[in-house]
Formats: sequence, structure tokens, C-alpha cells
Amino acid sequence: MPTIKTKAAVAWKAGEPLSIEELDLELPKKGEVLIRLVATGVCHTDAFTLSGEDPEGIFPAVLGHEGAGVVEMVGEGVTSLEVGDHVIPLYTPECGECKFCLSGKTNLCQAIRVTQGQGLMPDGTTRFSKDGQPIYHYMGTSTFAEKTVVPEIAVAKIPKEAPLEKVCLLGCGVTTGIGAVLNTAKVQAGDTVAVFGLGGIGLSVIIGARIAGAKEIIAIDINEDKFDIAKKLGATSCLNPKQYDKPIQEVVVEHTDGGVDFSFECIGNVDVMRSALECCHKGWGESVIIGVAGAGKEISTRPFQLVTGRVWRGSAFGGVKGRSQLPEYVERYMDGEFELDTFITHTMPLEEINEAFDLMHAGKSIRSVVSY
Ligand code: NAD
Ligand code: DAO
Ligand code: ZN
Ligand code: ZN
Repeated sequence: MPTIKTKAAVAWKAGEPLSIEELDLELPKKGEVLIRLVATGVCHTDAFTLSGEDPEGIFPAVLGHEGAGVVEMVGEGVTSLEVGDHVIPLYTPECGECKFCLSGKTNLCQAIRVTQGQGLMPDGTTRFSKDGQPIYHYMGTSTFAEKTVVPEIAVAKIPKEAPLEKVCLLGCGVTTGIGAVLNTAKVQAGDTVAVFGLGGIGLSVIIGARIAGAKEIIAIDINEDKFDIAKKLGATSCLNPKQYDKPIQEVVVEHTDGGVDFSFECIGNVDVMRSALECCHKGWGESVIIGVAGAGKEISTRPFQLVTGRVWRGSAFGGVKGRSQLPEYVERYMDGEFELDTFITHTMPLEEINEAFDLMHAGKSIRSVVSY
């Protein structure tokens, strides 16, 4: 099989820093495309998998799922993409044909779910290798590499005018947050919203809530350094749970005359998920779980919280169907409906990608963007 070389950051083992390697990359097979990445964001989910907490984590792998780039080659039978197209790889594909895609109820296409979860391309093999050893794919995207191969159904074509070094953030974080508000929760003008966790996801929820016309947006984090950005993006008040001697849900309920219309958990902490549910208004308040909790974690609350009208739901990639709906998010960004610059607190070459993880763990970054 013909191969090319690509530089990539390899996660050899859980808990170890990534290692920059030159890998062999097999050219795209039937229904696949080769993408030259221009930029990739580093999301908490990459750190989660690298930590070993992800039950689906497979090593060695090329992580990364928040990228943007240019199509360099198409495999046999690819009809919807051509060389030179500007694209965002999708960890939530859209085949348009499976039961899930046809349901009109979800963005969770299942066409390649099994192999993607195993770190493999749909034919059950990897395209990356090092000295003959297979290196696994991650979330079907593997954007921590100069070049990657992805299935055609996992690629969104976007306008060529879009700045790839910024719209890469629409490959995960920003779309996830805005979409959770507009698609999953369907927040309406005049609603009240509480956002738990002010990383890339939570700040994007704030943007979504502002776009929806929420009258009150309560931003909650234990790191007060996040509050300035939260206010700049539209938060009307900021709370640090550590500053109170009672549960934060009680503080929010008192502050909002009975609770918020919608809350969003953007951390992955099951105790905070409970707070997020319980700060919702009796009778109608809805809480959306976005954060991904560690292996084996479970959520709990008193069932009476649900009996009395609160609703718990979840959201993946903001409920957005990548191929048909992500281009619209790129256009909304280009039209100035929201900005991305505030999110990009750090940029670096691939060689310095471990710094991106350090900054995230230290609470010093919103998004680090690796430029190729
Ligand atoms: P991040 O690390 O940048 O931000 C998390 C924020 O939570 C930080 O500001 C941190 O200070 C805050 N925090 C931590 N513990 C807290 C607590 N007890 N109370 C209040 N605030 C607390 O992470 P991110 O990239 O924004 O991702 C957030 C979560 O969303 C992660 O779990 C990630 O895996 C998940 N995620 C989910 C989806 C999806 O589609 N559902 C997509 C992307 C990311
Ligand atoms: O269809 O069963 C499935 C899995 C879909 C993957 C959705 C992942 C969303 C949460 C992970 C965070 C993404 C960065
Ligand atoms: Zn992500
Ligand atoms: Zn499908």
C-alpha cells in the first residue's frame, strides 16, 4: 500500500506526554480522504483520554479532534469532496442513511461507530503506523498530525474564506456549547441560564445563551480568572462555589426566584451535574450535561427532583449534524454573530503541544491552537 510520511504527536501510553514522531500514513482507501491540517485546538476531551480516565481510550494513538485543513487526496468513490476543499473533520459523522441520521431526532450517526470507537478506519485497519506498528486513530479524526486520513462521511466542507486557524474551534468546543443551547435546550429569549464550568465549552454556552436572548446568564467556576472573559461574552453574573458555605444550587435558586430555566454542566464532574440539575426551576427547569465524566462515574439526585418537573438531558457536539449543519455555524461566525479570538489564548507549533495540556491543567488557557 502506498504511504507518505507525516509528523504527528503520538500518545504512546496513558498519562505520558505526547511524543513527536514521523509516522507512515497510508493513502486514503475507498470512501476516505487525506487532509492536510492547518490548525487544531486542544480540548479537555483530549486530556481526558490521555489521562487514562476514558473507558474508550486506546494507545498508541494520534489524539486530536478539533481541527481544520485542506483536502489533499480523495480515495476511490469519494464524490462529495475534492482536492483543495477546506474542511473540518467530524468526530460525529453524518452518513445520511443510517437509522439515526434518518430519525430527525439526533446527530449521533452510527454508520462507523464501532470501528471509530476501536481507533480504526471503517475497514478495520489503521492508516498510521511506525516501523510497522499500527498507531490508532482517535475519534475518527486524529488532528494532532500534519496529515490525517478520515472517512468521507466524517468531513464537513466549509467556505474557503473561513480562517482555518480560528474555525478549527468549531470542530468541537464552540459548536458544542452554542449547539447545546440552541439545538438541545432550545433556550428562548427572556430565559434564565446557569453555566457550570467556564472552559471552551462553558464560554461557548454563554455565547449561545446570548444569541438566544437569555435575560440572565449566571457563570459558575472555581477559577475566578475565567470571570472576565465570561462577562465579556455575555455573563450577567459570576459565582465561585468556594465563596459560599452552602451548596451552589441553593445560591442560584435564591438568586433567581426559584431556579433557572436552563443549566449546563460543562466540566465532567458528577457532583456538579447534581448541582446543575437542582438549581433548575421546579416544574420546568432543564439541565443539559455536556461534560464527560470519568470511567465508572454515576450521577445521582433524589427522583423527586424529576417528579417535580426538572428534566435531565445530554448533548454531544451540540446536537449538530456535522456535514449539513456545521457549515452554517462557520457562516454565522463569518457574519460576525460571534467571535473566536477570545478563545485562542495560546498558539504553538506541534512540537510544543504538551505545553497546551500543561496550560489547560493549570487553568491558564481557554484554547491552545496548534498551527502546522
Ligand atoms: P476546560 O478544562 O477548558 O474547562 C473546564 C472548566 O471547569 C475550568 O474552567 C475549570 O476551572 C472548571 N471547573 C472544574 N471543576 C469545577 C467545579 N467543581 N466547579 C466549577 N467549575 C469547575 O474544559 P472544556 O474543554 O471546556 O471541556 C469541558 C467538558 O466538556 C469536558 O468534560 C469535556 O470532555 C467535555 N466535552 C464534551 C463535549 C460533548 O460533545 N458533550 C464536547 C467537548 C468537550
Ligand atoms: O454515538 O455512541 C456514540 C458516540 C458519539 C460520540 C459523541 C461524543 C461526545 C462526547 C465526547 C466529547 C467530544 C469531544
Ligand atoms: Zn472536544
Ligand atoms: Zn448516519
